[in-house]
Parts: sequence; C-alpha cells; structure tokens
Amino acid sequence: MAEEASMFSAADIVAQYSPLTGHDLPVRNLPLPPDFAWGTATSAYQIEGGALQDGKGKSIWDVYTHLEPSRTNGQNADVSCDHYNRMPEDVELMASLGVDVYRFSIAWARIIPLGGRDDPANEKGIAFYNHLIDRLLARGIQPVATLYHWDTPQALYERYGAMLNTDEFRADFERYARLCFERFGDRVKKWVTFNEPYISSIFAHLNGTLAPGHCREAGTDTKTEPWRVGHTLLLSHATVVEVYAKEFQSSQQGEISVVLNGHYYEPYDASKQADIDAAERRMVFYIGWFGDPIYLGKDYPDEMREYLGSRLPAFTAEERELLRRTAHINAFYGMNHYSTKYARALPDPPADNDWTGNIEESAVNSEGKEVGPVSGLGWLRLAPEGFRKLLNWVWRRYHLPIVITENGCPCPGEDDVAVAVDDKFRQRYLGLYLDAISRAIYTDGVPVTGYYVWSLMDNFEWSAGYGPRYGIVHVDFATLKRTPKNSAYYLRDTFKSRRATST
Ligand code: PNW
Repeated sequence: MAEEASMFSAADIVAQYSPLTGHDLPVRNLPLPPDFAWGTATSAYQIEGGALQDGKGKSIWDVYTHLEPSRTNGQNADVSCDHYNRMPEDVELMASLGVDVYRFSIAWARIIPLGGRDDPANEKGIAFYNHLIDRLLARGIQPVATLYHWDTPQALYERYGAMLNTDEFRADFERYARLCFERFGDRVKKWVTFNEPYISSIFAHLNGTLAPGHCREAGTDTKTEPWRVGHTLLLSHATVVEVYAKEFQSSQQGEISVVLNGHYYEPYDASKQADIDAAERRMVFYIGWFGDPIYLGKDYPDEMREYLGSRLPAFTAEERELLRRTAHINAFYGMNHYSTKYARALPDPPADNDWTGNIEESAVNSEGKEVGPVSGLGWLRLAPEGFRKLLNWVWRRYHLPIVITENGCPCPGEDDVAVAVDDKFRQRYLGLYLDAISRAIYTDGVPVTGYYVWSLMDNFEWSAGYGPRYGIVHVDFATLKRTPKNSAYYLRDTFKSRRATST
C-alpha cells in the first residue's frame, strides 16, 4: 500500500481520464445477467461503533487504536457511523437504493466477549445481528455474513497470541462459527469465514500497519510468523467449512467460502521474461497461497515451497486430508479487488523476511506508463482491464463462480464535500469495472454472479482513520448524517437498466 507520487491532478482525472492510460474509453453500460446480484459491503469494526455497548468485549482494534493513536491517524472507531444504534435507518437506505444483498461482518467479541470456547455468549450482541438479519429480509435484502473481518477478541490475543497459535485459535473459531450457524443460519444463506487472510498475515503480522501490529513487539519473528498466521487461517477455514457441511448445510441450505483479495500484476518490462514471470509469481504468492489449499485441496504452490523453504509450515497428513475433503464444499470464489500494479523481478538477493518472491511493485512501468489514473489513494488506480484479466486468471485456476465481495475507491479530492456527493471519479470507476465484468461474462465465459460495492457508507478505514472515503453514501462524522452520493443513484439505476437489457 506504499503511496506513489502521481503525475495527475484530481482535476485532470475527473476531466479526461488520462489518455496516457488507455482508460479514456467511455463507460459502455454493457449488460449483466438478469439474476446478477447487486450488493453493498461493510465490516463490523469499521461502521458499528458501540465499542463497549451491551456487554461487547474488546477486540484487537479497540486496543490498537487507543494504545498508540498515531497508528490510525489519531482516530478510532468507538463511535464511527454508529450503525449499532442506527441500523434500521441504514437498512431503509439500502432498500431505497434497490440493493439485493448486504455483506456485513459479525463482531466476534460482541457475541462472545472474551472469544474463547469456554467463555460465555452475550445474548444482547446476538440480538443485534438477529434484528439486522430480520430487517434485511423484511426489505427483501439477502444477508451475506462474514465471520471474521479483522476484529479478533483481545482476550484471545492476550491468552495465546490468537492466530499465532494454530490449535487454540482453530478450536475457538470453530465454537464461535458454530454459535453463528446455530443462531443465524436459519436465515443467512451465504457465509464467509475470513476476510482477506493475506492482509491478516502480512499487514498485521509483518508490516504491522494493522492490528495487532505484532511485528513491532520484542521477540517477534517476521520471517516465519506471517506464514504461521496464514496456516492458522487456512486450517480454521477448512475446519469450519466441514462443521457447516456436516451439521448445518442439509437443514439450512446455505453456502460457505472465504474472501481473498489480490491485485492483478502486469510485468514492469513486458519484453523481459523475468518480469513476465515476476507478475505471475506475485499473484501466486498473493492468491495461490490461500486459493490452492482452500479451493484445490492441495499443498501451498510449489513456487512458494521452493522460495520460502522451512519458513512455510508443513501440513500434516491429517490436515492435508481435511483440505482435500473440504475443497469442493466452497461454493464460490469471493473476490475483493481494487487495482492493478506492475511487478519487477529484483536482481539483488531479497531481505530475509521477504514475502513477495523478490519482486518490486509499482504503478509506473519501464516506459513510464502509469497503470491507471490515481484515485483518492496512491496505490488504488483505475485499471478495469487488469480486473478483467484477474477474473480470467482466477477462473482458469479455480473454476468456481466468482462473487465480487468488495470493489470501490475513494475519489481524488473527496475531502471537499461537493466532490464527495457528486463523485464523478467513483461513478466512472464503478461503471468501467462493471463493464469489465460484463466482458468477462459474455466475451470470456467467466461466471461472475454478483457485485458488492465497497462500501455502503464512508467509514473507519483502518490505519488511515476517517481519511479515505469509500462510501457510496457520505457520512458527516460530526452529525452522523448519511447522504447518498451520486454513485449510489448511479448504481441503483445502472443495475436496473443493465440487467433489464441483458440477453
Ligand atoms: C479491504 N491492498 O482491505 C478490506 O476488506 C476493507 O475492510 C477495507 O476497508 C477495504 O479493502 C478498503 O481498503 C484491503 O493493499 C486492504 O491491496 C489493502 C489492500 C486491499 C484491500
């Protein structure tokens, strides 16, 4: 997420979508299938507030933001959008936008304050999600629930380092998941176990820019711990998928999977084989790391085993068997995708904790061409062709229907409320990314079945606090007033017309 300088000013981008990038093509409003699902997405810590309300326990984010506020732009999500107390209004808002699906996450520490398998459940926390689910269904909106979106109960981190202890975490996560299936599974038909295991492994346990920022503590080992965390997440996922299949699926008739994020990578110098290989390798290290064991039921990719050696944990025979048994149960590929980057093979030997496969990432290639116009964030470029290529890459590798579980961007200059509400850059971005989906479906034959925009509303953007605004609804954090941006109406109308005109 390193910020790169951009040669574009906000005004240039909005006015002309730089011809340098090839993205000056107009939005074509290409068709989408009639049953294509349009949704909005959020996560608990980012929108709920109510940090300690009704018996909720602390998560690692409650602690991380307060311990050293400079790590999160001096801000925290104690209140955030106050969705915990304004949930009915937010459901009405979604209904007014014609949304089919709402992807939210359940705050583990809200329903089991201390998180562990022998710790008591909190009925008030459970009641909140029951009310949310009931209201959604009453308005014809399908709930899609994520069990884990980065907010581990703090008590589990203090007890045993949370994901650093595979067996303990796995057992606690299994009990939490079972409780969710028992209490919500009669109405929730689409489950996500983990949001972006890559980010929990690398950003939270290597770069340390996300909670628990483990790498900054004495006695940590950034060479091995991120891979241990990834291992824990994979095995916890597979365990819970099996629990769901064995104990709940036949009566509840839902589906379950994981959500993986990843950029598309183009070679930095397309004439060099080393860079062509680097781009492919970067995607294998990013996506194949989790995708191959989960969806193919296999070991980690060979390239990773070779490069990381003993830094990568081994699966026992029993664990391999679990992966093999559960792979086919995952019913869809959940894709969070935002942007494309260039990958360059580095000539020098890597750092001993390198996690990329010795690759440098950039937004500009060897010819000085930018990968796309910059959004409100340096790393997030508008690059719909990369998105289309990634859809093809994932389909070729995993052969599962793809649901876009997150996609969106903040606009350049969005601090200005006028830019925020008439958010032309975002409308353009969304329009072109939907066109890329249409091309992937109708031209390339890739089954993409739904699109959930990130995010329903502006919210707490982790280490960046309330800086970047990803919402299609503006939130004034002083008054908590919600105001739909033009992109919200754009999506409402575009889904109406694109699906109606589809063949
Ligand atoms: C996702 N990257 O995180 C998360 O699921 C959301 O909670 C978050 O608000 C959203 O994207 C926007 O950032 C990502 O570096 C974090 O490519 C980092 C990356 C991608 C997604």
